[in-house]
Amino acid sequence: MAEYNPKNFLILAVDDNSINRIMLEKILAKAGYQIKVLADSEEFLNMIGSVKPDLMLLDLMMPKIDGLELCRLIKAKANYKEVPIIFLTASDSKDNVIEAFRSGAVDYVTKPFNNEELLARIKTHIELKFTRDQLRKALVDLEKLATTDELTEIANRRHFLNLATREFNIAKRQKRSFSMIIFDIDHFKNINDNYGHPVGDIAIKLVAQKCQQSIRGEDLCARWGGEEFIVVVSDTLIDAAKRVANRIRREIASISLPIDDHNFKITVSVGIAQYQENDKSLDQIVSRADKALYRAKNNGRNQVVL
Ligand code: GH3
Ligand code: MG
Ligand code: MG
Ligand code: MG
Repeated sequence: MAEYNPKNFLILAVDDNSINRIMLEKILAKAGYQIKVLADSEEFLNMIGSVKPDLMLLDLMMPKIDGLELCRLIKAKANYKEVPIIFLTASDSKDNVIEAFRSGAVDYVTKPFNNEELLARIKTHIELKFTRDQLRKALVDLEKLATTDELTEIANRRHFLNLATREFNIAKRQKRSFSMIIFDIDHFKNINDNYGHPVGDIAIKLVAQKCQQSIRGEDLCARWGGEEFIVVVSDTLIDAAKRVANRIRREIASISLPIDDHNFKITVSVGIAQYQENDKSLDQIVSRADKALYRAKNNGRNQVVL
């Protein structure tokens, strides 16, 4: 964590005793925090959603909704689950302490408290929360990095292989089928050679977008390599897959890339294959689709072949 600066954090305290509220407000403001104090649980519940505290201090004994009940209500809200809650209470009953932690609190401080100790505990819990948030974010970023192709932002080859292998296993176990579509941009070298690599990159991105737009949510389109793409069409036999493949091919053929004084057209050749009961591995289907793609190229390109 960079320099710890209390002014970046909002602490929300709920206490039915006005003297306690004034005291807390004074201590925390003096320490540099943003602080908001509320007199009862209902007041907080009414404003939930409009305020996002970094930490909460709860009194335990309060009329109507007591601190324990309020803590449980807060922890049940998706947006508030991660907010650290510290109990600040005159009760030192062990049952209350245990119940407070069970309700989701991270700490329990008894009144009268030592100011420095309370501030130290607050800082510890805010730092822990911050580190947790950072870690969670880093994990999400890492997963995206591991599964996404950088240029096109669709799935990469590794992610495709993981999901397609799962599809293969389901098909085998449940005696179902699925199909595979592989396509490759026609005469792509011409685009690179005539207009430069950056224009080639734009073409690859547009093709990926069109492919993604042409399939259902449960199907997966990935960048297989250079200017080659691959699609797994769930629970689908070859005839239906052929319609999907032609839809992708037509969508890509509709791309109009304005370069210099004319519009550049992109076409793809497509090979498709269907899972067969006696297939031993995913490779066998990929290999059949790849051979079909090769035939599509030899037949004159811009077509679907099975
Ligand atoms: P064909 O119709 O037979 O497929 O002809 P082609 O010119 O498309 O031939 P090929 O598939 O062999 O050429 C692929 C070219 O794509 C070669 C490579 O330099 C280029 N390429 C691969 N990855 C990228 C990329 O990320 N960006 C750009 N701009 N070009 C790439
Ligand atoms: Mg009270
Ligand atoms: Mg090509
Ligand atoms: Mg190629």
